[in-house]
Amino acid sequence: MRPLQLERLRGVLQRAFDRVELFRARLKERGLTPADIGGLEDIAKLPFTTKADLRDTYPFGLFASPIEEVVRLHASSGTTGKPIVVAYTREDLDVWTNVMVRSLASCGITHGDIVQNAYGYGLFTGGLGAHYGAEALGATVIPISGGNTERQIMVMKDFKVTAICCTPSYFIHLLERAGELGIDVRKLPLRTGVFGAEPWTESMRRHIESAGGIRAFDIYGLSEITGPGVAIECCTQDGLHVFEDHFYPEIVDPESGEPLPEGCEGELVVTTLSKRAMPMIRYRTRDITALISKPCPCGRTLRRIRRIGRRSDDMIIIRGINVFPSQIESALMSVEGTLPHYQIVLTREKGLDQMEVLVEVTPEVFSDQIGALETLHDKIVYELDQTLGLRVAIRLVRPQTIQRSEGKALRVSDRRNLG
Ligand code: DLL
Repeated sequence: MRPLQLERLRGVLQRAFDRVELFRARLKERGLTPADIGGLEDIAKLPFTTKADLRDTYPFGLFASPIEEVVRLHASSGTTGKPIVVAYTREDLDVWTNVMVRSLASCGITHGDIVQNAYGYGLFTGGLGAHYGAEALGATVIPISGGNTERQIMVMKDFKVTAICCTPSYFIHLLERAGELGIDVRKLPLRTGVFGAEPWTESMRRHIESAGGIRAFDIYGLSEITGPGVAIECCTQDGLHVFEDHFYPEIVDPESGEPLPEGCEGELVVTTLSKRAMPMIRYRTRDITALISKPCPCGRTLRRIRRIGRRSDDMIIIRGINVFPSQIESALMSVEGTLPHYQIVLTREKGLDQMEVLVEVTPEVFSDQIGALETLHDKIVYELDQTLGLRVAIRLVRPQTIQRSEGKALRVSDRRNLG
């Protein structure tokens, strides 16, 4: 594995150096060329890539392939109104499909399974990523996408679904709705769930497994690296194996960026070893985890990462959708009559994440008739929907009602108990 990784690393560095201006400039600043990377440990000499780099070169600035060779684009939330864009060549899609086949197989899914793919199809990588993987594995795929819970339950029952892919919170919601409809999911043929795109906990797993009568597996990935399929649990359900032949993991101190010794908790940094359209060199994921190289009882020799419980930045994931408070702020600021005082309250009702944004309005608006408040309310809901792709509840509040902080503003109050 290590010689393979080194050989691929050299290839990807050369490609990025030759074709991506930002990367070439950064290496030159450090007086480096790809030839200075003699061994895997030299990777620490290389500059990091961050989400800000994707934002600053929006939309296509980090592409290493001409557009003629790019066959797919996806996008994910950035820290501002604009998304970040990721690109794939035909070969990149093949690698992605391959790691997804391995991921699903690692959860015990085979060509005999009927897979309900309830990840969203579209710019989000979850839907198409799981779709191509399940199809290439030979399973029967139902591309139902997210939402429309009652139809999901009908399909699960009538089509004798045996495996489901969706966010863990959505599955919990599905279980609850099924219960209300008098359907006991434990009695259905469903036996496997592949859950990811947001943090979840061991206690959520226990609940899902017992209430759903299934085994629930954790899948990890991010758009910048490829999408789902960067790492996956196996039957041992103790850490996620990283597909190290394509994604090289490191753990660094989130503050200093210094590499941390084996086993320490820190920020996951990933280098893509085979990506062509958009190689990522030392990408700062902001996800906090630890790397485990102890052999796994399942027999795989791929190193594992611990379940990801939190991030080192302020990104919130709500129903699988990434949200930055700064996006909410810029949407609010574009609406006249609001003040720069707001608070985001996250709760979980019936298994589904809810987000409410409390917004202070100007004294003029507040003293006006109800009509003005309603119009403002609707405008904000519309702006946020446009920016986030998510309908959020808005509560307009009187000036001076949101608690002021003496230090950092407390923008987010997370009451979901993700523990
Ligand atoms: O969420 C890709 C994905 C789709 C993964 C379906 C798994 C299943 P993004 O929208 O770019 O991509 O969001 C990536 O989501 O940096 C983590 O913070 C978080 N995340 C993804 N999987 C997990 C997980 C997809 N299993 C961001 N546990 C990542 C915790 C996760 N957090």
